[in-house]
Amino acid sequence: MMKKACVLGLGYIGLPTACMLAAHGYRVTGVDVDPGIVDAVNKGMAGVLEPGLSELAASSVREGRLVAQGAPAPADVFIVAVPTPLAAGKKADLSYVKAAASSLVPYLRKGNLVILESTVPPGTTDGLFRAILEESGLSAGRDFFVAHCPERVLPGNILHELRHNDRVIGGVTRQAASAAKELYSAFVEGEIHLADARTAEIVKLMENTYRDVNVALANEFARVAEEIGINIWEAIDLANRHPRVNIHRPGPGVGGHCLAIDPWFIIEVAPEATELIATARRINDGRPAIVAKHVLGELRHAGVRRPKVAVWGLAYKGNVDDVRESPAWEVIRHLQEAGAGVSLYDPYVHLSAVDPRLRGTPGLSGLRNSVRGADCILVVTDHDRFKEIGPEQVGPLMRHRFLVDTRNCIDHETWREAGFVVKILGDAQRMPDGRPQASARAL
Ligand code: SAJ
Repeated sequence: MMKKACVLGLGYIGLPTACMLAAHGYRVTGVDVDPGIVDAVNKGMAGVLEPGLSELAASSVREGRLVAQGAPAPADVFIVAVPTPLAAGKKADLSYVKAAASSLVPYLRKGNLVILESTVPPGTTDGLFRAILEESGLSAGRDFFVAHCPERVLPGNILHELRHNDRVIGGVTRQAASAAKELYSAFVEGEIHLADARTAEIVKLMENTYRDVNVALANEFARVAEEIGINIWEAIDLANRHPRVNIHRPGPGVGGHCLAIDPWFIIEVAPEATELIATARRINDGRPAIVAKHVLGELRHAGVRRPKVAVWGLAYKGNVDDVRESPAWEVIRHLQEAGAGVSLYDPYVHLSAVDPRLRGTPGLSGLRNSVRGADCILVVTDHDRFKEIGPEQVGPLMRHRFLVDTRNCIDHETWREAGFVVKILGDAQRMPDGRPQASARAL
């Protein structure tokens, strides 16, 4: 008989996972508390922009292997993939995890496997999560299995990575880990490593913290570069020729639902032992203010009054539509607080005009409207589509021709040739007029 899986949370991780299971022999019930998402999935539509996902969701629904609804259904396996945002005081908000676990209780049967995929502070799976499930009267380890299997996929490449990445599975018991391994073996081609639940929880947090701390280092290097008059992008490129060095890329800050949040889950459980992690967070959170200061300083220096800045990119990174924790929100806030006019263009993001997140921001414009009367284009996100825009398309609509690139992702020469003053974050070799700085040090 076909095995049944019930996936709670049909977001960036839950929906692709549900589709993968549906494509590999499971009959899947997808559950979401948002009726709009349930409706969209049942119509075969994916609410998130992710290569290949819409097609996979559509075929799973059409062939009756995936159905979405508002409440769980009996199953052999339950997977919880709900958000764990940051609450006040930078502590994990586990309310969605608690609600999902509670909603499962009436459906739990002997022999079931329950997997928590959401990223959580160490101790959650074997603590709070297990305790809620045991309200069923069944005992974890004896009657049913509980495991933590954190997702590790990169937004923008989710389906590929779901299949090919290694997975770490932390069982509350050994048997739970083995049962979860069997489930994921249905579609995972990477290696599956078994551990205890607490280790799997911290492994996930360490991965993202590693990246966050390294981005902070790159951001600090970028500031040093500006102080001593060099181009950080060139310097990083050269340093990374060393076989054991991999310096990350500086930028306008760190966003998304992972890097900006997960380090706090480690700080939460060991506040006295996490000095470096906390400093890295502070450095990355400080980037949007630095970007705004650079832009406004540049325009003031050039005598521009009442500046108007066209912010390009609201998504937290290139080629995705995800705006969660994007540094762009803070960049916009700092610009507006300093009295600048701001317009906003992001061809990848489709937020309705009434989205509460847009309140207090200028709202999204089309390309031409974003630059009309603007003094400066500020590239916050490295979307590929920005690289296709030529200066001749936008220059004539602008009041002044400044471009500040926080990602070093634009063809600067072309823009300079078109009369733009191009400034790259972390590049002090270029004066505002594009000439190499006299003090650039020779060897
Ligand atoms: N960023 C930089 N410089 C860099 C790298 C990233 O400024 O050198 C910025 C990005 O622009 C973005 C943020 O950091 O704002 C995060 O982007 P990302 O591409 O590093 O990561 P995410 O958040 O999209 O996905 C990460 C991944 N984790 C790791 O690579 C260790 C992914 O594998 C995880 O599954 C995901 O977090 C998650 O869900 O935890």
